[in-house]
Order: sequence, then C-alpha cells, then structure tokens
Amino acid sequence: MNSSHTRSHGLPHLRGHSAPLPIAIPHHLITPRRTTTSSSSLPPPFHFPALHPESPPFLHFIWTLKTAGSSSCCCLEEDEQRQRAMALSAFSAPRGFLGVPPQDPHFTPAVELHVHKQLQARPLKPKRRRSSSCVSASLSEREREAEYYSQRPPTPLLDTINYPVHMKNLSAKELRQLADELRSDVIFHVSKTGGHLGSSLGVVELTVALHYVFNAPQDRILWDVGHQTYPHKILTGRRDKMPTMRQTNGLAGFTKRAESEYDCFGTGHSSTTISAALGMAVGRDLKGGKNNVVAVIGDGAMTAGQAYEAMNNAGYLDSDMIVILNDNKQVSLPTATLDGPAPPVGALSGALSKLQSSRPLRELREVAKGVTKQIGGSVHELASKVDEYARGMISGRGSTLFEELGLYYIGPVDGHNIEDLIAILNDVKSTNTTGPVLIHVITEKGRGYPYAERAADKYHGVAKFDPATGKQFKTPAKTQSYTNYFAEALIAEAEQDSKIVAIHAAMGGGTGLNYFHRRFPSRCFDVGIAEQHAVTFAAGLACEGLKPFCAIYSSFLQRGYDQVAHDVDLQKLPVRFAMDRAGLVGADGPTHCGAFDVTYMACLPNMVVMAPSDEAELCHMVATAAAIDDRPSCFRYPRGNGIGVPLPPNYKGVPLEVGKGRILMEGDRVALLGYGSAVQNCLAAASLVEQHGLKVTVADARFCKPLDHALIRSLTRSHEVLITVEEGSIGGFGSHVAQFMALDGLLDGKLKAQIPPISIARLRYAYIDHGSPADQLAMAGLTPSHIAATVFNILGQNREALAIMAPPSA
Ligand SMILES: Cc1ncc(C[n+]2csc(CCOP(=O)(O)OP(=O)(O)O)c2C)c(N)n1
Repeated sequence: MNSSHTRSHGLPHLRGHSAPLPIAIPHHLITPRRTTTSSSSLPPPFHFPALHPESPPFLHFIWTLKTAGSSSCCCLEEDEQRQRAMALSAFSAPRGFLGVPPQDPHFTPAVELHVHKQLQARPLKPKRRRSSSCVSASLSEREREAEYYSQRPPTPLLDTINYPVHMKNLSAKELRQLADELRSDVIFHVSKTGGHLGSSLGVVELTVALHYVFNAPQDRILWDVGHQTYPHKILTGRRDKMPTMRQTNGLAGFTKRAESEYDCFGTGHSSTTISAALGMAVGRDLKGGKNNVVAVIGDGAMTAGQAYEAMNNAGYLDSDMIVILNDNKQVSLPTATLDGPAPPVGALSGALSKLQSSRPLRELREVAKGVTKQIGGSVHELASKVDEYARGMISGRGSTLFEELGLYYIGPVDGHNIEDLIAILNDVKSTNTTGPVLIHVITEKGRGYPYAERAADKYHGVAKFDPATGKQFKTPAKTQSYTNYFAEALIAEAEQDSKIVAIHAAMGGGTGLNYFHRRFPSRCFDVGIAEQHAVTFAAGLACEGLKPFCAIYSSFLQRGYDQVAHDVDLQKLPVRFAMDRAGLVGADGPTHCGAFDVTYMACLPNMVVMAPSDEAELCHMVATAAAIDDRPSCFRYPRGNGIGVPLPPNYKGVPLEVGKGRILMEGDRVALLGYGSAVQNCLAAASLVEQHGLKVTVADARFCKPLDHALIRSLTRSHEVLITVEEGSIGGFGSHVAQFMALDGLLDGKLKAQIPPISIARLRYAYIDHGSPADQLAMAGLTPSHIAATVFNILGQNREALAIMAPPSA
C-alpha cells in the first residue's frame, strides 16, 4: 500500500503544522452517551503541554483537539466497538510524546470529556448524511452550513485494501463500510482534480460487489465508456495515483490496458464492451479457459446500435458471459436541458422504466420474500433472492427485449444493495453453462453526495470543487467556448431560415445544442448515443428539403463514418457536420482527440471541408454551411474558448466564398499557411520569429477542400519556404497541399532556389496521451516556439532555432 494513504489507526494524516487543523472523530466519542457522568465523577482537568511545530502530525491531531475545539460530528454507525477501540488507541498512542505517563488513567477520559464538552457547547445541526463519514473540527460558518465535509475523510478499512484480493474476507457489514469509504475517497479525489464524478458514485456498491465476487484480472471485468471507473481504479492498486487523474503522465480518465492489467479493455467511446466481452468469452472457450467475463454497460451506452449487434450475436453464440445493465435513467449529457432535468431519450428507457415500476413484478417480489421467510435459513434466502429476480417470476415487459436477443434476464436489482448484488453475482457465477445473462441493476447517478444527487446534471463531469459546498472552481473567462459561439451562430441562422434543424447524439451540453433546443424545441433532435443513426437520420431530413446540422465531436463522428460516406457524400446530400473538439482535447486524452476528421472528411469527393481560425470565422462558417445546399459540408473547431476577436452582430455570420483563403500578415522568405485554430499559433510564431529579425507571411487557408489553389501558387512563388500547420493527423491539410503542389508542378523547378521546401507541421504520428493542453501541444510539436524553430531550421539558422526552443532564462 502506498504510504501516502497509510494512516495510523484510521485517523487522517495531517499535513502542515498550523493549528487549528481538521480532525476526524468517531461519532460515539462525541455523542453524549455517558448519561451517568456527573461533575463529581469527572476526571481531574488534564493539562495539555505546548507543542513544538516540528512534532509529528499525530500530535497536531491531539493538539488541535485541545486548542481548536472539536465541533463536528461523524456518523460511523457501523461496528462501533471497533471504531471506538481504534480511536482510543490513537488517542493513547502519543502519550509518551506529550509527556503523559503511559499509565495515566485520566488521559483517555480527559480527551473524551473535552470532545464531549465541545459538542455540548456547539450543538450540531442535523445534516442529511447517508452513510459513515468523517468530520472536521474548527468548522467555519460556511462549513457548518455545508452538507458535506471539506476535509479528507478517514478511510480505515479502505486503507487496508490495495487490491481486490485484500477484500475477500470482509463481512457484508465491512463491505458496506468499504463502499462508504470508497465513495468518500472518490469525492475527495475528484474535488482536487476534477473529472467524472456522478457515474463513479453511482457504481460504488457494484464495483465492490464485482471485485468481491470475481477474481480480476483473471476474470475479465469490462466497463463501458470507462468514465465510471474511479472506484475500480482505487480498488485495483491505483489509489496513490488518484491525485494525478487526467493530468500529464497521470492516470487516464477511462480504462486503459497499458495502465493496469485490471483494465482488460480500453474505453472512452461508448457501447463497445458487450462486443469485446463476447470476444473474450469466445476466446476463453476456444482456449478451454474457465474464467468469467463481465461487461458493465450504462443505459445510455445501451442506446447505441453496437450494443444490440453484440447482444444478438451473444445470444446466438451462447457463450457464458454476464452483461450488467447499469440503469440510472440518464442517457444524454448533460442529464438536463437548460430548463431542468431531461427525460431520457429513446424507447429503451421507457421499457426499462416500465420494468422497474411494474406492479405485478413488485407483488411477485413480495410473494417471493414471504416464501423465503417461510422456508427460512440462509441458503434458501440466497437462492430465493435470485429466483425473486429471475425472469420466470417476473416476465416484465422490458425483459422480453433481452430475452428475445437470447440473454437470460435477471432484474431489476437494487444496485446499492451489496448483499443482493453479491448473492446474485455469486449465483450466476456458480451456475455452469448459463449462456449470456443480463443483470439489470438500478442505480442512482451521483449517489451519496447530496449536491450531485440534487444537480440536474448529477455532476457528470466536474471541475475541481469544494466538497463542503459542492461549488466548482471555474475560472471566469473573458470569452465563451467555441461550442457556445457555434450554438449562437446556428440559432442566428435558424431565426432566418425555418428549414434549419439540429441533431446531436446524447451531447446537448457538449455541443451547445441545448441552447438551440431551448429556442427551437421542435427543430432539435437528441437521438441518444447513436452517431451512425444521427448521420443517416440527418440524410433523411436533407432528402425532405430540410437543412440539417449534425453536431458531433470529431472523434465520435468516426463511428458514423460509413454513414457520412455512403448515405451523405455519395448521394451529395446537403448535411452539415459541425465537428466540435477538433484537435487536442487535454484531459480526456486520445480517445476523445479529434485527430482524424480532416483526413477522413477531405478524402470524400463531394464534401466541403473548412475550419475557422477564430470565433468570428466560426460564425461565418456556420453561415457558409447553411448556404451550401447542393452538397455536404463540414467545419471543425477546437475545445476551449475563443480568442476575443470582434464578432458579427448577433452572431449572424456572412457566407464565405467557398475555397478561398486569406493572407493575414505579409512577409518575406517564409510563408506559414495555417488551417483552423493552428492559424493562431502561426501568428504567435511569426512574432517570435520577428524578434530574430525575420518577418514571415501568415495565411489562413480556411478551406481544406476545395483548396485555394491561387493562394498556394502565389505563396509558393513568392517565398523560399512554405510551411503548413494544422492540428490533425497525417493525410490532412498538409497532405492535400503537398499533393496539389506536386500535381501542379510547383515542385518541379530546375534551379534549386526555385524549389520551395515544404514542411508540414501536424499532430505527431502517435496518439497523444491525456494531459494539460499546453503539454499536449508541446508533445505534438505545434507550439508557437516549435513552429518558429522550424522556420529557422529550414532556413539553416540553427542558432536562432535553438535560442527559441531553449531561451537563456529557461
Ligand atoms: C460514441 C460515444 N458518444 C458519446 C460519448 C459521450 N458520453 C460519455 S458518457 C455518456 C453517457 C453515458 O451514459 P451511461 O452509459 O448511461 O452512463 P452514465 O454516465 O449514466 O453512468 C456519453 C453520451 C461517448 N463516450 N462515446
């Protein structure tokens, strides 16, 4: 176990020396329970000596107790005796250091009394707390008003679990405690790093039950999307790395095979796990193996076609595997419109809800419970628990969907009831040759963190936040995100053209279309996590003369590529693709990096391919796409905020001339031809270069297809060097420019001086790991310094190149 998580006697490790410090105190020590205590029986006052600032942290704990006054409560309801013993031994441990004689009988009672008095002096407000948790002393007013704890909770049991093997002997009660501690640990860590919170909180009990029943990594546990795996990561040897979550060189926000053998399949994009699990199950069978394979998939991820393709095939192949449908009634992101919680889209969720609320089902369960009671005995209880949920007894309407695909349906099961989960998982595990089984588990997103539970978006993805108040620390920005500018520009177009409609795939918040939805509810379509369908659905709308804008992240559109090519481009249908998160995306990493869209879009014969260099250009490109009505078009824009250029009035853009770029800055010798957001880095590079006495030309290509041939010819002829710059993979803008130059004879000069060297700066030929945007840009070699150094390198001025890459002050 990593030392940073090791705490003595389950008490928090206190950092720093300035009192007052937060402390955690088990509930029974501060609850007035000694009703017999009278002033006459009180121990004599205990004298706390002064404390040296260099003293070990646990002394500060005691010192804080004395000086700050402990005011809060905690509610470790479970196993009081054990908690009490642990706490008292912790109190007793430092006696020697405090100069207290080891046998002083008054030490412990004195501490208890002190705490007791503090409590009486400052009674606690009843707070809505669901489970065992922690406390902090010396609460500020704000903290006392708060519904959660600002400091790291004690996790005595979790501290003993580094890998699943360490939890195999725990009792049901201890497993519940472990789940509580795991939950508070997730909240604590995510409050420091930001990341995916709500989904992880919803699967805490499920994660504990799965790792208790199954033996990963031999048993394969797959997590769909992987954004809910923070508890899984904590239980599988990565707790000490949680503070590095989603940061450069830190833990990935999704499962990743290279990170841990417990991550048996890499994820990020949804709805893949049933397919992968089936592959693993069949692979096991072919090899004669015996291990279990479990795929956990959310009801959102279950809206994608691939999940059904996989279930259909699983039913046919009949290999043993378990699919756990984690149903939290949240399908799209965020889980709310701008006006409040959104009902989940799609008929599947309707069917699942019916299943949950089915009256016959509830009654049958009651009957089952009665039968169990009459039979009595733990074995019968366990067995009937499974029967109770099994399909034979319920025949709920939603279950037939899965049964007809060939999966044995069990459910719905309370996903926060560890005993039930364990009973069912054990039963399914121990039954040989069952074929595929689907266990329908009901969970609550954001479970156990009051602010998440109440939030309309269930805190799906959060910035760093204050756990006590749930308030996220968002740095105010001077400009809006590109996503918002896109949404405003599209609304402006739609105000003038009633044929404009918008489609997204479960990403109303991420694409900004929730704003469009509020303005035009009947013209906005959330199709669920179904990018393939979104594209062909848009194609159908275009056939009917509507003007569809399909807003899908660059990386997610990869999933709908055949539809883009076959259903849209081949038929020359005017579907407009707004590709958000183009280029590097920071913390989400390579699964979400929009690296390939220029390559896969610009090779299509009919597609117009463009990229704005700033937010005003984005507005103009929305207008351009609206105006292109005889063929498909697309534009890509980055994650992050605009650069603060003046915007067209009311965000209403003006259509650009298709296939025309523009020169932004005139110079000599070297021309930088940027595409999309990379143009800004070209401008910044130009000013770096200028500091070394060279003025370069900077041009904004605007279009990758059709290319501005005249612009490229003129730049080529009037400069010694042409450098294209883009945030995308090989085969993108630079490749198109190089191809054109080769075919146009621009590379055929007879004299050396007439041959313009061309350099192409693009994303490094590798997947760039998650990290800060600045680190990623540096890894890609696309920072202004890299571009400026490339200029001097090509000109043979290595000294200037070096000076730029390693300035003297660095
Ligand atoms: C192909 C694809 N499209 C969109 C997303 C973005 N996305 C991440 S999680 C999520 C919702 C998933 O819902 P569910 O599977 O029910 O999990 P929950 O977040 O509710 O736990 C979406 C749409 C994605 N990861 N992959």
